[in-house]
Amino acid sequence: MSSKHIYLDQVGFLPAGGKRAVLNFPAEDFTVTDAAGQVVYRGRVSHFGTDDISGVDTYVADFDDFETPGAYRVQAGGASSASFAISEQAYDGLFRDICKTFYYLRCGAGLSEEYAGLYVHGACHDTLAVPFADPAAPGRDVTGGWHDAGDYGRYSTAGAVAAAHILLAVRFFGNLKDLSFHIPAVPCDQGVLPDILAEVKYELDFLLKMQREDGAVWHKVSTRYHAAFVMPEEDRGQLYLYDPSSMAAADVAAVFALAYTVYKDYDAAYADRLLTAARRSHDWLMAHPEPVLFKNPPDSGTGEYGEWEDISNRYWAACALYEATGEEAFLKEAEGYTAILEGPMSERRWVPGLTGMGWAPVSGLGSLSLLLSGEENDLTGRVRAALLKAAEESVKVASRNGFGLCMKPADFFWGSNMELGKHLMILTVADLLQPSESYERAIQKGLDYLLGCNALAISFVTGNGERAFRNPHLRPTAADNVEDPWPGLVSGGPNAGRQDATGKDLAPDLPPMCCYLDRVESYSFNEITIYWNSPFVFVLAGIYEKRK
Ligand code: G3I
Ligand code: 9MR
Ligand code: ZN
Repeated sequence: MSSKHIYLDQVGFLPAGGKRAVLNFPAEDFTVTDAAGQVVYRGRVSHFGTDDISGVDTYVADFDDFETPGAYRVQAGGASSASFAISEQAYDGLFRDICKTFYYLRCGAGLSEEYAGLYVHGACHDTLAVPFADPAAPGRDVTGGWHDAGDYGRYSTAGAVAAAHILLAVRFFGNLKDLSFHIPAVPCDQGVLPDILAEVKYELDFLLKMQREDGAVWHKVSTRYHAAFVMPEEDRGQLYLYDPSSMAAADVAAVFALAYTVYKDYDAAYADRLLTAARRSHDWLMAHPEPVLFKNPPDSGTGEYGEWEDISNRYWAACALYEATGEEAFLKEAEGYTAILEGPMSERRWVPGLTGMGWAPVSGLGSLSLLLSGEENDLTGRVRAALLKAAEESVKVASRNGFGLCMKPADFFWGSNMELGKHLMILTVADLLQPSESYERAIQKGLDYLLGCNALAISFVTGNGERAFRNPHLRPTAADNVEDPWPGLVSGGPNAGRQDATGKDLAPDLPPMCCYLDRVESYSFNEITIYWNSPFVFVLAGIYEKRK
């Protein structure tokens, strides 16, 4: 690209936090101007150079020490950035939007205008589901929960992971419970649940229905193939329950155990139900020690969420149950999996040690539960060391590019923004364990990247930023005749794998950060999912907690 760009976080910055813009052209100086065009700050630009993720020859304009609240732009060499705010409230709207997205993705009950505004839809996916493998068997009510993504499937592992990110955020950062984002109230023992817990309960209630009486958990519920681009209430195909998997049983046991620790302070009966359900799936896992993996059956084609192992899932369940109950047997069990988790890389595809945080590798979620136990033992020591090591690695990676971004070329696969979320979650926890300015800076720069400080000058969160992406691969958004998507959707982001047909419309040898299209058809670049939003709930809650 020959044109001049000034990339920056289009939402803005906290007054006391790090602030910078990145230029793709040489300049000596830059200014910050206010809404009236007056220069309010002058600074020098420094040359960083190029890197292997963006391919941009970067120049950095740092204005950390400018702290006056207001709305501004950065100007240099005749170019102007998008506008941004400096404010204590800079991320308030973003935080609410990111959380409210789960509400908009609700399946089952329709969304009313009172809470959903323009983004209403009718009741959906409320017919009985039958086992795919035995469609003559009695149907089952599995209504509720969140639509997974741009499609209308509801997948147990993905749902458990997203709910867990949020519940872990609640456990680590109490401020999340104070956030209101205008959703229907849910009564509890002493009044009503905090919004965030009301929202997560909507998913937990669904996951409870996905658990069979014997503790097995259906891997997913969906139609046979993905729906056309219609509103959810128009997707009337038969719903199928796909075979149980051990990943689903483990992830669901884990999130129920974690949820018990949160809901026990609000609704004792509900919490007990969760813990009983967690134990039931755990018992099923113990009775099925071999992995029960999942593959889409022939003649079907919704999301597969296949994994190659279930060790990280079993570890997560054991850790979460240990933290919830204090029973040593769970700790022993968790410890038992670590020989594989920490073993040689070749033997553990997709199982990165004790810090995995994807929709498939979930060991890190278990590790976070262990930290919450507050115990000091050999395993918590190793967990702490592994998290700090990963955070140090992120800081090192971030020093290699002008964006200060903790992403390597290999991180830019389908859903790269979840990889970013993973790095930022780890940095957030590391910063709790061992507060460090370098962690704090890497978190801020990661957020800056998400919000527009990237080689595309695009904010990957709808409605947040002057040039936010607008065309998510998201069925209701495509079908609802409303001009803009609702705010707060996190795009999957750049993907060097380009696994959809639109990938060939991009130049053949683009740097990984540039492999992205803001097009509805581009599902491998621009879909949204619950578990791409949820890591940022955690990260933002961490930022808010620090500010207190
Ligand atoms: O983890 C490996 C990494 O080690 C390797 O370096 C890299 C390079 O190929 O690949 C990584 O694996 C990728 C994996 O996602 C990581 O999560 C695969 O290439 C990539 O194909 C895979 O994409 C997944 C996609 O489904 C296709 O299976 C996405 O993560 C996953 O989010 C997405 O999930 C879909 C659901 O099936 C249906 N609902 C929408 C949802 C989002 O698109
Ligand atoms: O919309 C689907 C999206 O949610 C999935 O992530 C993606 C990969 O499974 O598939 C999308 O659906 C496409 C289908 O796979 C092939 N035909 C076109 C569908 C819509 O673009
Ligand atoms: Zn639905």
